[in-house]
Amino acid sequence: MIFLVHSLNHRNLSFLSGSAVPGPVAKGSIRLYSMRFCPFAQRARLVLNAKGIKHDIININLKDKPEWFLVKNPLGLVPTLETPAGEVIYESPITCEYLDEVYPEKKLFPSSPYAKAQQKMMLEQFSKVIPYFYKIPAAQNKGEDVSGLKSELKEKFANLNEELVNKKSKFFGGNSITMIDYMMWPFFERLEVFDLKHCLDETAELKKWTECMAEDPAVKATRHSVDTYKGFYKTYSEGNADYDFGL
Ligand SMILES: N[C@@H](CCC(=O)N[C@@H](CS)C(=O)NCC(=O)O)C(=O)O
Repeated sequence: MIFLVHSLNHRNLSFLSGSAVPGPVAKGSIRLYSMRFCPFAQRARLVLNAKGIKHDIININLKDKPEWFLVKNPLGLVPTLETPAGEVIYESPITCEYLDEVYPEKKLFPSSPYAKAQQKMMLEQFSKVIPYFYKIPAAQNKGEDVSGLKSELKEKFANLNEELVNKKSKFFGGNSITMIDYMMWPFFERLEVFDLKHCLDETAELKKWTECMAEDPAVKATRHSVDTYKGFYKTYSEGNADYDFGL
């Protein structure tokens, strides 16, 4: 019966409190607890897609979480992975590194320990940019002046641009997409949604990077249309997030 509840959920509507526990994770597969609009969960979806990993996705209603989800991950955060053995892994960089280690096909991290450390250092730096993707839309919604925040964001973009210029490469880890690109991408995907795309105007290499990323099959497979994002973020900013928006 529990399996039936899950398998009948063709549209992958989010699970909320009171919902039945989904069936066990199938052997040879892995499960991602996700939320369709979460940029951190998108990191894991990008890696699952890029590496062609067999998986299923259970979407979680983050405002009214299922009790069983909090048992699996007491922090209640997505992304969370679950293996057939019942192992639970969370925090997006950790989930992505786990996937890259366990599934050796198409390695996304470089094999050199130093190059891998460089990507992780860059991710630490990028973590300081992420708050702008929340602060600016929130302030815009309140009708506040965001010119100062935008200038700060442009400065951060200039630093990223310089990385690409110095490396003389299309992507941050070389001339093909590697882990660091997927870790940063979800935030850039949302620039247009928040009317911030113009912040890339003075950083040509970074802008070109976003254009190259947009062509990637895993990016195409995990993205929503700007209209769908806008629809979701409207409900989110009104305090009434509709996690199933567009389904
Ligand atoms: N540091 C975490 C952040 C994940 C995160 O903040 N996820 C949000 C959705 S975008 C979430 O699960 N929020 C639920 C909550 O805060 O209760 C990671 O990198 O995975």
